[in-house]
Amino acid sequence: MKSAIARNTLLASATLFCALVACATATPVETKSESDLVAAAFNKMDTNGDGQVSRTEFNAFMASRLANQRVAIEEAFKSLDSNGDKSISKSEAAANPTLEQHFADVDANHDGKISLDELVDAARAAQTADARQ
Ligand SMILES: [Ca+2]
Ligand SMILES: [Ca+2]
Repeated sequence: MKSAIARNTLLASATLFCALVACATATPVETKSESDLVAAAFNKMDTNGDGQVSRTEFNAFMASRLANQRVAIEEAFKSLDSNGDKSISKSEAAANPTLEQHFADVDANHDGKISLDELVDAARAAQTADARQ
């Protein structure tokens, strides 16, 4: 087995992350499709350009990302929490199809709402789950 992380796993993680970050941006990215964003994220991780992301590349990418990620997720959280009650309800999550799709997984304590901590944990778990195997 190669130690490279499956591209599909990365795509799923990157899609969730991009969806959250795209959601946080003030102006929608109109010129780039979601697949462009995912490809850009993959290419950023693949620093030696061999078409695969090694664990070293992945870890380096994550180390730099995690520092900025909390801020990006907080922004995403605020923009989704339209009534400002510090939690994202199912109907608020509907504004982000990716989050809506993963709502049950992200809502770790199953109270029907997503807290900021739950969103941060879910985003981190999505990105590091495969690296820990
Ligand atoms: Ca709310
Ligand atoms: Ca919850």
